[in-house]
Amino acid sequence: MPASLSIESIDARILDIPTVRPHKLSFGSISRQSPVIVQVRLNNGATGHGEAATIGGPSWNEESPESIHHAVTGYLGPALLDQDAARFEAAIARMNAACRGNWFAKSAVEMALIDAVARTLGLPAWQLLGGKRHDSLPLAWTLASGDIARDISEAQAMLVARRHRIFKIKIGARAPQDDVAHVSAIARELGAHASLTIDVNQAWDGNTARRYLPQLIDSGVGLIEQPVAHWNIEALKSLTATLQGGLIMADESVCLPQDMMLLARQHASHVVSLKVAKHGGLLRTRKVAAIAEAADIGWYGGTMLETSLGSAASAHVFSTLQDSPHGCELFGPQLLVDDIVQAPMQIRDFALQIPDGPGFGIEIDQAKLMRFDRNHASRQPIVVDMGQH
Ligand code: MUC
Ligand code: MG
Repeated sequence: MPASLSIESIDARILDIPTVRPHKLSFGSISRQSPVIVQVRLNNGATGHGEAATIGGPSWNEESPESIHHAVTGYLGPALLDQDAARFEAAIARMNAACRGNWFAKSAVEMALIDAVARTLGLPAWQLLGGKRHDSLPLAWTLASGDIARDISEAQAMLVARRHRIFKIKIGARAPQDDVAHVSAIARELGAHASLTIDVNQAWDGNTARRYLPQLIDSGVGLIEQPVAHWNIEALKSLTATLQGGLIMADESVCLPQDMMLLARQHASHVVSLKVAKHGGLLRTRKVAAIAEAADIGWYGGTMLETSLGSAASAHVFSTLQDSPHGCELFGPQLLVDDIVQAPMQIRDFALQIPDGPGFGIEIDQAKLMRFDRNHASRQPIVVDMGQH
């Protein structure tokens, strides 16, 4: 490697990629993903790519494709020009000095730096992240069409194709008793062939969760993701202490390592959903995971429905973590009508195979980047449909 690998340019673009079907969550229905793709160029000619995707514009949390694009091009990129690309922690410190918060934006830049340096070295990124412990990870699929028959046939097709046998069902948009009926019907059809998770995406208060979660567990749900608001650590704590037969998983409650520490101190979940974007990058994902491991809290490999770029980067860091029975949900590429890479990651025997090529082990297809580029197509920001579910 040359003595110093300096950063010559950092660019970002917003893509607009339709989903194969409406994806319905507690807060709305999405039919398009708008990932921000960052490209870093180094003085040795190497390039690296990073991605940050949000769900429903700024509906999942505060960041949106437009805010990420603005943070990268207006603040984070300029702060890193001429800096050493391989000094990742120093780059993160510079980004933090230039800009508070904006973790999704920072994660996309850090991802691109790691990709560019790994490519320069001819190494898979997992080698820069501690080394991989797993060659593959069990891969979940999310049932979120909002329609029972469609959810069941989707799950059955996935089982037959040996792609997924862990299913996450999105609930929280309807009355809780309707959600219980929906989940129970799916559980009855799939029986012992599948494990079921529900994600309430913060929709319930503590009492609703205390009343309806036991019924969902009785119907066959094993893992319960973010049933209450992100701030409602007291309710998470009491559910974690009292629910029998199901595990509580925190998602929106855990972004920063400090959030993980608080949750661990409070014994407020059994499992945490790790997501590279909300933690602010691949290195900080490992920090959150280390706190969880020390507190005997299990991990699940979460997604923000990224393309194969962000999904492969997440797969690389998840592959370096301790064993987990819960697997990951890096199925974003399958939910999109098309991808931005030349060849997707392989899915075999219900598991995502970790790609071993240089960088994140995938190659960007420039024509597809162009095809979905918002600037080329002059599309509008996302408006979430709040009335269809
Ligand atoms: C979330 O909250 O977990 C992940 C999968 C999916 O369908 O939505 C996301 C976001
Ligand atoms: Mg979630």
